[in-house]
Formats: sequence, structure tokens, C-alpha cells
Amino acid sequence: MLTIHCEKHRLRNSKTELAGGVFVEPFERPSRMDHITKRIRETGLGDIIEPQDFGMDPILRIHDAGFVEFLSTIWEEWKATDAKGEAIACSWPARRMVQVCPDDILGKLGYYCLATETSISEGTWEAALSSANTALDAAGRLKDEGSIFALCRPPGHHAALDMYGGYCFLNNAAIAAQSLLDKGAKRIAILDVDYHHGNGTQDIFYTRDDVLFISLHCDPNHEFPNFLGYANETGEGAGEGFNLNLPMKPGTQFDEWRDNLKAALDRIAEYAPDALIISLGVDTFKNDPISSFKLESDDFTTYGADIKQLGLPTLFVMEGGYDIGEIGVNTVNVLQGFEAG
Ligand code: Q9C
Ligand code: ZN
Repeated sequence: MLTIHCEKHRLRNSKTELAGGVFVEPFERPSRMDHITKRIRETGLGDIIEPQDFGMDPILRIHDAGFVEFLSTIWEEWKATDAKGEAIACSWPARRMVQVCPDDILGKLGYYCLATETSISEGTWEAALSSANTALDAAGRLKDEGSIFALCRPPGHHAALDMYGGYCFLNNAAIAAQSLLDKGAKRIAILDVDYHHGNGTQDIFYTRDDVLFISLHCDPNHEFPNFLGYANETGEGAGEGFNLNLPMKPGTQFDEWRDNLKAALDRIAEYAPDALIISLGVDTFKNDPISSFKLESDDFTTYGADIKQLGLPTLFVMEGGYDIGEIGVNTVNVLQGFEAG
């Protein structure tokens, strides 16, 4: 399987994540990618190539123009202040407050941010752009390749129409899905297997029936992103019935997770999409430092083969996964399981 990957991901190298009331080294760090590319080479999965630059148009098909302008300028603006650290939102347009973007820099941060753990640092925009280009390049090659891996970083599935957070800035999977539709596909399914609910992807496609969104994740009543991802969110208007959330309790093991995967695959088969996008987070692993599910490394191989049974053109887009030691094995296991399946 061919992998698309951009070295510019390293420009996202934030020093601060707010966790447990203190700043820690971010879990979402550049070395995650080194472990995955090393494993791709070790196993001979296939070539790794750099993406082309697709410009702003395909990004603006998904994200709000004001949000994109904010992301592309906020670091320069932040640097010009006397702030000592990275850019972190502090206040939000919460319940019964005004939903308008202020000029104040902290106001702008709060307006466009959905979770305060994610700092904006030097190079964040350039890296986010390279990650979107990685997904777009892979999408463009999907027809010829049959299956392909977009090794995106930073991840994207928490990024909504006009919000960043959860380590995500641009929604790479959504941008790729829209590019496939714009090139003639009629229906795209996105299956999100990351441990966390893909709130951004759900938000983007919630009122549409040309993208079926299904997410397997830890119950938001107990886990980030907390405020979206419940089972009763089924879509709205034309999108009614085209959003499926399959939340599971903290500590879920593979047999139960796989039952939910089967339900997801049945729904996808019924939808009969032209292509399938997998939002591939491997933070369901038993040793993941911020997650609670109990998948073993072999389980990733098993479910890769399960996904193959759909027989669809399949684009894998990297999302989360924070156990640095096994992230390469677990990620490549999915891809190899798929190829062998
Ligand atoms: N201190 C992805 O897997 N957790 N994002 C905040 C922990 C945020 C995960 C609370 C987790 C975001 C792409
Ligand atoms: Zn995750």
C-alpha cells in the first residue's frame, strides 16, 4: 500500500498541553510519525511519498473562511503581543452569550477553539496545511491505487466547520471526502475508529446525505469530547439517518468493539458508497496513555481484514494514537490486515 506523508508535519511542535492542571509535553508529538514510517519500512508495506500542494480551494469547501483566516494569521498576531508562551484560549461564547468573533486576540482564540488542551504554536498552520494536502493527495490517487494511506499529522477529526481543538486544526478526512465528491463520487462513507468521537466530521456533514458518518468511540458521557457523540445524534434534515454513533463504555474490550464494527460495516454496505474513508486512530490500544479501551496489537490486524470485506476503495487517514512504543505496529497492522483480508 502506498503511503502519502509530508515532512512539514514537524512544524507542529507545540511545547504545551494543558493536562491535569499543569502543562505537559503534548501527547500529539512529531515522533509519533517516525515510529509509523519506521514500521512501514521494516514491513515493506510500500513506498512513502510527499504530497503536492492543492492550494486553499479544497480546504474552503469544508471550513469557514473566517476560521481559515484566523488559523493562518493567529501565530504572527500572537507573537506581536507580550505573551511568553503559546496561544491558548481562555474564554468561550458559552450558553446565552454572543456568538460573534471579537477583535481581541484572546476573544478570537476562544471563538474558534473547542478545547483548551490544544495550544497554537509557531508552524502550526503550515503543518496543518501539509496534513490536509496529504489527505488530498491520497484521495486523488485512490482510484488508481484501490487503497491508500494518508499519514496525516496533525490529526483532523475533532476540527469542525469553524473550530479547532483535540489536537486538530483542519479536518483532513472531511476535506478528502469533499474532494472525492467534487471529482464525481456520489456517496462517501467515513468510518471513524479513533477512540474519541469524531465530533468535527459529524458537525461538517450532519445535514447531508452524500456523506455517511459512523463513529466507534468511548461514550462522551465519560470521555472527550464530552459534548457530542451520543447515540441519539442521527443527522438532521436531509442528513437524517446518515450519522451513526456507536459509543462504548470506558474499558471496552475487542470482542464488544468488533460487534460494533460489524454493525458499522453492515450500515456502510447498505449505503453502497463509491469510496470509504477510515479515520484511523489507534488510541483504542490497551496501553494508550490517554485512553481506556483494551485492544491488543493483533486485534488491529483482525479489524483491518474485517474492513476489507466491504470490497470498497479505501482511504486510510491517520488520526490519534499516543502509545509511542507500539503506534507503528498497531497502525501498520490495520493496513496489513486490510491487504491480507
Ligand atoms: N488531558 C485525537 O485523538 N484530551 N485527539 C483532553 C486530556 C484531548 C484526542 C483531556 C484528547 C484529544 C485526535
Ligand atoms: Zn483519539
